[in-house]
Amino acid sequence: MNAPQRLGLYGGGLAALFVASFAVAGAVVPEASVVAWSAAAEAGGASGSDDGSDDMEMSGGGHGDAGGESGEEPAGAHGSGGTGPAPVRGLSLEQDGLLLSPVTVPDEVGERGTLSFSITSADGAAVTEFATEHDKELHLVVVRSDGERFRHVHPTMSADGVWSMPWTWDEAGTYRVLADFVPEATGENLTLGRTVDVAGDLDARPATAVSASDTTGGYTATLTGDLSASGESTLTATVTRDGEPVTDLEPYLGAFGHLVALRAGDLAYLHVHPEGDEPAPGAASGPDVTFMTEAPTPGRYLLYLDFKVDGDVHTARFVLDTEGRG
Ligand SMILES: [Cu+2]
Repeated sequence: MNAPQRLGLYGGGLAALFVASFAVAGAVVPEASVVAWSAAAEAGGASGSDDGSDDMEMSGGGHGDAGGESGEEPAGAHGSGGTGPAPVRGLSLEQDGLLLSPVTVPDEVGERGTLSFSITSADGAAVTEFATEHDKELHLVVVRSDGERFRHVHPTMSADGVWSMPWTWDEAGTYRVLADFVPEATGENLTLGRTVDVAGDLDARPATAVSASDTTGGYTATLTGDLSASGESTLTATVTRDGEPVTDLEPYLGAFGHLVALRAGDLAYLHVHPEGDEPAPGAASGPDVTFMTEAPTPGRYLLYLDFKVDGDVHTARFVLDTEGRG
């Protein structure tokens, strides 16, 4: 099974299947509902599944609170007696009046081209002022719907607000493009997402097995700790090489590693922050890097750790279920 098949952009049974599989995520959480829930959260209102307890331990205080009663964290919101799930991000192409424009990419696998987009305001004008967070003004995550392909990159912005970088697709499929940034005007962290389809031979890998360890570029990274949907979780990544602890991890994006966590099924983007202060340039650490996060719902999550050794960035991939889930 899983013989490679030709995937036309919008043609072919497999393409329909692929689109359908992605549409499931949309069906479970229609974009309109997401917007509505976001609006309810902003208003501090309760809508059952989202009670507006949306402070996720954001650094600097200006991060994540979608307006309204910002900064007022309900007591116990992070404890086991938490009042509800953390908010999810990245499911909408619009939030707080800002829009992720259509993303221009090469249409087919192997075609060399450019990935580009803008963040625009309601009147269509491109936003050009962004605050730096984790060393960059904008973080871009591009992930295939099955989680098997992942890139975390940093395009550059032109004076007129067009973000771009050279781009070539290695594999066909349906991808989410997630832009994570803080507009200077509001200081509020946003993650906006778009879906793009890439034509080519598709070898879909629908089964995603739980895995807390991954070897890449000769380095093995292992995640320990339980991911919880009922409070904040501590996850520790340990990096080894040939069985020996790696103690010369280099600072990367304001920490000794960068962890992206996505919910399997809809690729909702979780807020993750590293424990500890930002390392000084030239500092070294390891083999452990600790992160804090909170799963918005019980279930399966895809996690990607970027770490830097000897000047090279490596990405390890993990799949975790929330604790207590068999
Ligand atoms: Cu980044």
